[in-house]
Amino acid sequence: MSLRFHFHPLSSYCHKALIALYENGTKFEPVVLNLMEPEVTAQFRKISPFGKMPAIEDTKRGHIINEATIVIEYLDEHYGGRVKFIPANADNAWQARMWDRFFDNYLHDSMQRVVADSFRADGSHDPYTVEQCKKRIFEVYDYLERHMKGREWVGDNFSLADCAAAPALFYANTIYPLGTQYPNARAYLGRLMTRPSYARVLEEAEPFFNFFPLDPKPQRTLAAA
Ligand SMILES: N[C@@H](CCC(=O)N[C@@H](CS)C(=O)NCC(=O)O)C(=O)O
Repeated sequence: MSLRFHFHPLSSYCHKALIALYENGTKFEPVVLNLMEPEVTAQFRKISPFGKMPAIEDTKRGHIINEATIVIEYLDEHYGGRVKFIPANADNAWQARMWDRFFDNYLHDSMQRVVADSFRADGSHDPYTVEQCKKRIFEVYDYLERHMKGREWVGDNFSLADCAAAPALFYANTIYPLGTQYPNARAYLGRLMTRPSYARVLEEAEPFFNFFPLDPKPQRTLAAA
């Protein structure tokens, strides 16, 4: 097997790359990381310079690939399958990349900061940043709500953008639920969660949901709004 995938089943950025692997039934060797173990972290830093999951080692082509977006681009290029994550049409391609950036930079990052704040010791929380992130998350919900009107996926077909959307929206919705004012965005999240690739990712993540540091814990099925 030439692909070794370093990840943890609960990690949102790992979900993003796993979706792409499962979409095309790409064969890989899973390497589950426990970054609470200093020895595991030290070893992993040889593969991922900043200790960030996911990472893929391609032993056949002799490359290590970091950053979930680039992992997906790499799979598309060298281990492609039925689903094309970067659309062939140039205009569709930049749109997929643009939405990938929107989801990572404004939704995923904000969600991660809110979760990270909950790990801080008493007295070192940063309510200002949490409030700013919450505002940003709702800005993304508003924009996504308008964009998803009459659409199934972000672009014409399932793409990199939807891989990016799924975990960011899944965990953001756990913290700040998409209420009834977001029917299009919510229905989109429902489609992502029931798409076989992401449903499988969530099924494998479920045993770890109790480790999510905030309440309520994530749920594999979308609760009523
Ligand atoms: N920009 C990276 C972000 C990856 C990331 O934030 N991964 C988290 C897990 S979701 C991680 O490795 N956290 C461990 C740490 O920061 O020590 C990507 O797109 O892959």
